[in-house]
Formats: sequence, C-alpha cells, structure tokens
Amino acid sequence: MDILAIRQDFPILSRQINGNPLIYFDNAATTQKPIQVISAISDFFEKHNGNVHRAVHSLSMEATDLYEKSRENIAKFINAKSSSETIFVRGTTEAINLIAYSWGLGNLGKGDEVLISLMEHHSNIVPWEITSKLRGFTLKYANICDDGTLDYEDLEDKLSKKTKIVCLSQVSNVTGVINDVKRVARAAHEVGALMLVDGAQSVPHMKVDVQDLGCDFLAFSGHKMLGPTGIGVLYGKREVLEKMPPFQGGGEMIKEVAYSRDSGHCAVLWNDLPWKFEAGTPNIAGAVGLGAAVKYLEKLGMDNVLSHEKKLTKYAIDRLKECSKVTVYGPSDPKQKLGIIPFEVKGLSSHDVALFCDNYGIMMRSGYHCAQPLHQVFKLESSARASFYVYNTEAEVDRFVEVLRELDQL
Ligand code: 7TS
Repeated sequence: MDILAIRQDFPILSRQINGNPLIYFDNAATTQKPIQVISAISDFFEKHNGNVHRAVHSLSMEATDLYEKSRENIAKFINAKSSSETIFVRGTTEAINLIAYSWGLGNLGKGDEVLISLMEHHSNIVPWEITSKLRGFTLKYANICDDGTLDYEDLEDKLSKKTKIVCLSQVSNVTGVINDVKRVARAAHEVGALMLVDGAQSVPHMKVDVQDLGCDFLAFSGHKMLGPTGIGVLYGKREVLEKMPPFQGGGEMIKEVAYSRDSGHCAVLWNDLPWKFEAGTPNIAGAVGLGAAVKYLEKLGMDNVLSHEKKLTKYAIDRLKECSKVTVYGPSDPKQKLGIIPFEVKGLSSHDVALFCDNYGIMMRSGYHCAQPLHQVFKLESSARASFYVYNTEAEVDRFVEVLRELDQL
C-alpha cells in the first residue's frame, strides 16, 4: 500500500491542530473519511435523494437502487450467502440490542445461560444484563488471562447444554487482542448454542468471512471502517433470522396491516428479510457512504490493511520501550493483536496524557473505553490508548514517542 497516496484521499489529515500537523491515533473510536466516501454521500444528496422502497418515481427508484447495491457489496465483503442476511442498523450497539431483545426475549428464560467475556465492550455486556433481569436467565463471564488474552479453558468450562448463545468480540477495543472466534463458534455449536461475534474492531482491519467463521451473527459499525456514523450492519444466518420476531414496528418492516372490524385490531404480516428488521426510513445516505467505504477497503485489499497495521503496531510497541515512564498493557507478542495499544504513564492520569499529546496535535483516547471490567482485570482505573489505521505512518509513531519522552523529564 502506498500510504502517502492514501493520505491524499483524507482531507482532514492536512489539518493543523494546536500548531502541529494532525496525528490521528483514535481510530478504535472512529476513523477518518476518504474523499470517495464524502463524495458518495454528497452526490447522493445532490443528485439522488428520495425515500427507499416507497414510491414509483425516479428519485425513489434511484435511492432504492443505491441503497440495495450497497447492501450487496457489504454482504460480499463479509461473504454472506445472500444480501438478505445483511441488515442495516445504526451500529454495533443497535445490532447487539436487536439480538438481545428480538432473539433473546423470545428464546431465553430461567435455567438458560448466556456466555460473554470480561473483555467485552459495554455494548456487549449491558443488553445482556438488562435482558437477564427481564427473563431470569444467567449471564456468565469467561475470564481473561493476565496479558489480556481470552482464557479459552475457562470459557470452555463455562459452556454447557444450558448455554444458549455465546457473544464475543473478535478483537478487543482496549488491547487489540484477536480472539479465535472460529474455535469458540465450533465449541458453542457443539453444545447447541448460537454464536454472536462483535466485529466492531475486526471487520475494519482484517478479512472477516462469516461462512468461514461459522458464526450465527456478526455486528459491526460503519464509522470505524471509513464510513459515516449512524450506519452499521447486523449479519445473521437466514434460518435464525427467519424465526426471530421484528425488533421495532413501523413502516418498511411490514407487508400488510389489515384492520378487522370484527376483532377491532390490525392483522400484521411481516416483510421479508432483511426489511423485517428495518423499521422506518433508514439511513440511506449512510448506507451509500458505507458501500463506498467497503469499495475503498476492497481496493486496498484487507490483507494489505492487516499487514500494514501489524507492522506499525510492532514498530510502536518496540519504540515505546524507549519511554521509561510508559507501561504498555496487553500481550507482549504483537502477533496476537491488532493496532490498538493501551498504556499508562507513571504518575499521570490517562486524561492528562491525552491532553498533553493533544497540545502536539496527537489525538488519542483516554478513560476506560467502555470496557470497565477489562480495566478491573488489569487493576487500572483507566488507560491511554493509541489506535492505528491505513493512513498512519512510522513517522507519526516516531513523533508520538518523541512527545511521550518529554514526559520522562517531568
Ligand atoms: N464493540 C466494540 C468492540 C467496540 O469497540 C465498540 C465501540 C462497540 C462495540 C460499539 O460500537 P458503536 O459504533 O455502536 O458505538 N468502541 C469504541 C471505542 O473503543 N472508543 O469509542 C468507541
């Protein structure tokens, strides 16, 4: 990949912040957008704006074609068998809530178990805590080893015939640890449980093939993969989605709503997949933008994206050793992880570190990154976090290390 050419596609990267060239290291929170995505969105509003699946007029048809074409491209990107298994949602959070409410409330009760892990983002914890109170099922947490990797033995010990679904992130948003979700999906299926993969941090950075993984559900967000905010995807296996009731009611998700004077009610016939789960006017421009983002990533090649980030991560971890006050958390072997580096600077809060870096134009997150239980495992209140993407360079890492080394002098 020609990183310098890629950088030309991202207008924001030419900004100065606090008198310094922008270094954007907060990609796990959200990524920047290339001109190809920005243009696809403005082009939609300038030339094709209409509502989808409603009217017979030309603009509605054009909008529908663009929206459904994006769905097809995204379905191919994750190797879904059919685009009808690819539902547009607001993001990973909504996708997981959809499963917890639509599938969970209908299928879980007393005596059942849901298995997650201590490294999950809150959006793969809280929906299950809420629905467990509503339905009385038991929520179990697989442990994490001291280096932040998943304790597979503990997870497999906690799996039983009572387990109805296993919900696991493929990549941790704090440590970048890559989980072997294919192995876990196989173990889940052996006990008759379903497998949900939170792909928020994996789909943007590596080839994810839902058929190869064998997962029943995959959730991810457009804004973490060069696309706009407010759009994401829930992939589900057709046979599982067919049996689920709708998550929300309204227009678009029905075929027929027929009022009967006898009963005083409407008989409702659900729409086909995927529209059964897309109540109301969807984020059409968002879907078009995400389609353009997927096209951009495909042109780069996901194997190239992955190897660039792995190389940069190894380089950054090695160079951070030069900062005497910095402790990096997570596995020491960079092969086990993607480009997310959580760290602590001795004597400083993570927010102070992030603010210090901001003075030099370096954008980085601080706090517990919506993953408080994982920070409890590390016995940390919070951490600073640098996370990379396709446009980051070794020169930016060099500058980052140079800035952090100033903290050694304090
Ligand atoms: N799952 C994981 C693994 C995530 O990293 C995130 C967001 C989500 C789910 C939720 O995604 P959303 O698009 O619905 O918000 N993670 C982060 C982060 O690490 N910093 O800001 C958001």
